Amino acid sequence: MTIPAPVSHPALSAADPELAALVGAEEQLQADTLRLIPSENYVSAAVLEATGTVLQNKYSEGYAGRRYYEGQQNIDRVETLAVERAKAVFGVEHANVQPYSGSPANLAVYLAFAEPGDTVLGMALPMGGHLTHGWGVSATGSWFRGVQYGVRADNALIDFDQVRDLARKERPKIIFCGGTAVPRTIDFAAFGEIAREVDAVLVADIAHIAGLIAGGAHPSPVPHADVISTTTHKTLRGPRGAMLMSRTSHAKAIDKAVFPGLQGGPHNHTTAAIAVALREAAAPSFREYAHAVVANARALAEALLARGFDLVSGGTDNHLVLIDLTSKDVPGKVAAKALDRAGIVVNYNTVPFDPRKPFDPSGIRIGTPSLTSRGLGTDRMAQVAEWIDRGVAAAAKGDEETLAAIRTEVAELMAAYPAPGLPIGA
Ligand code: DSN
Repeated sequence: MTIPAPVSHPALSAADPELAALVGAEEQLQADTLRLIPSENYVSAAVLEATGTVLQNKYSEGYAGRRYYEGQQNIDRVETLAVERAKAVFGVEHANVQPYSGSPANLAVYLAFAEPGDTVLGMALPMGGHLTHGWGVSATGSWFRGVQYGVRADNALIDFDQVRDLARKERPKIIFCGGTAVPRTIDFAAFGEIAREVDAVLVADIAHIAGLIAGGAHPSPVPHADVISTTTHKTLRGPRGAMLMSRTSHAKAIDKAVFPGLQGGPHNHTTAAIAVALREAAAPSFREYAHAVVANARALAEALLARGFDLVSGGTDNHLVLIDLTSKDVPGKVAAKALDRAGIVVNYNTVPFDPRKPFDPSGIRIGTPSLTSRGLGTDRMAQVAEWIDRGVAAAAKGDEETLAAIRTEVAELMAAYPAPGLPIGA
């Protein structure tokens, strides 16, 4: 493979041309392809710049005003800005912006509210949950007793009868709601009612939908959840990082769990970029973005249904569409790899009650956060569905010529929609 010359990063190019070339190649790839992985996005140039600042040179274990290192004049203000902006954007009393990413954030919640061996209730990974919601292969499922709920077989919606029954029977310390492959609105009120009945701590993991909540395109868990856990790099369009939010009454337990319970020094360059992303999320244009993400996902779902695709739950309310390819006779992995060759980047994914294994499942998971960040609107979703349809059919036949043709068409369209933060085509 020929790696193109880097188009930016002069210092990096001079010091390490090999690495710079790889960065340049990734920039080109992100510019040329239709990125449909629902947990990915394009951050703004401002967020990207913040992650590359000298703030990364500084150690600052502790919290603003209570550090174990000197020289925190600026860092304290950076972290306080991020915290205050998180509180304002999500309407919460307390925010901790230090978790390194979503999994450590969730582990901190266990540390704050449970003892090893305690029971936790979460959505099963193959049903759309997350590893850290008590799934067996995760530390959260081996150090704690994970009990898992799923979706109903008839409509693929969360089975609240099962959630209630399990909660009453198992008396979990913590209940997780939210997930990684949930295409429908999460009923935080229903989870809150169940958690209160059994005296469990309700954790709303809003990693996927944080940007939609910030932009008013999904209901907020704030009135119902004890703790809100989120990554900052998905629909929220910030750097790779995470936050834990709560009422003041849980602040101490959460802060103590994150530091010194689990982590050392916070990544201050990430904290700065979170602050920038939250400023962007507070702007009116972000509301438009969040609603456009959902409108695009709905339009894409409609176009896929019209082409005979089976969608888990029959469609979407948010940014994500889960396609069951069983009726197309193509395994998810085969389709995902073929679409990648066609310049359409998705991930293979289990579907509820999947008879196939997670590493070779029946579905693919797609979403609209990235393409919406590039400015594609609902008028383009029929074309996206057509490419997916043609790509999946080509995958079934091993038709590489069609995949190559789609790749050219995709690159042509994407060239008309420059991506935020990329030095290409801007
Ligand atoms: N890996 C993330 C996702 O893709 O949904 C969840 O942690």
